[in-house]
Amino acid sequence: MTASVTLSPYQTSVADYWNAEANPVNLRLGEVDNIFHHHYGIGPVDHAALAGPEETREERLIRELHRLEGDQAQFLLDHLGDIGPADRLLDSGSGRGGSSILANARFGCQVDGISISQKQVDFANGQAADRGVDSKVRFHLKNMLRSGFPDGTFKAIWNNESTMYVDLSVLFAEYARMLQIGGRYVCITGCYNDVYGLPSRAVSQINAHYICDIHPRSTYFAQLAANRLVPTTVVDLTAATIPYWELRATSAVATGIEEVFLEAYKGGSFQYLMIVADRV
Ligand code: GPP
Ligand code: MG
Repeated sequence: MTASVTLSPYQTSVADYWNAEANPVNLRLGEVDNIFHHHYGIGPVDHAALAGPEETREERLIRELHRLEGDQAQFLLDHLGDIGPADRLLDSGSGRGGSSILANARFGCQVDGISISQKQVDFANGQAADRGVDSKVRFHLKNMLRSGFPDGTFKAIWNNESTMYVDLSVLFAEYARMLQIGGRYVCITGCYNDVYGLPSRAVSQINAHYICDIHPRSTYFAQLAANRLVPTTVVDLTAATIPYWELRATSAVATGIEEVFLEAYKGGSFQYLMIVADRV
């Protein structure tokens, strides 16, 4: 199935990863309210929400991690611009569909999500059907570098932590084609810090963990500029995501990558950024 949508053996290996992925840190958090995310959290930890008997601490911790991931998704959606029910949105690298479902709930518009993982697409379509929003929220087995949507289809496109799997020169050319003039692109991503130099050991470990290729910060702006995407807002979310990772490191659902993220962020080699750009 993946052979028809992936464009290289590398992409097939990424699709295989996501077709096999079933981390409790994603599934147990998603089960809190049936919104399943594949991104990290931002904002301060609510320590009052964590207080209570030791036997039920893990349950409260999972709810709190999920709340922080939900806040990250809403922060991204805050920056899509003026979206009305007649607009169309593209969730590029849509995972199990959480951000798309939140976007439809907020704007009432059609949302298309795309993934190269058939398992994620099927799961996300099941979520949309269960919520009765499948006439407006649809997930497709498509490649973000060549998705086949007509020119000018979308008012806004976003990537929530999925740009590290693709060549940005190809990606942003495809977005410039699919976005309406005056439309918006929003990206939340981990990037390596050009000021540090080249990728640190911790950044390389994150790449190996997820089979991705974290880009330098500079490449985002160079490739946006080369593709008629003009930044309007850049927010460094590094400090805002550290509490999420510190909390996650204490959880039974930790995957082992937590200390690596903390080392990368605190050592200055890695940054968590939101970039917003207008299509001109
Ligand atoms: C999180 O997904 C995001 C990625 C795997 C892309 C890499 C992101 C970077 C910022 C480098 P996830 O929610 O499936 O990861 P985990 O299982 O660790 O929670
Ligand atoms: Mg996760």
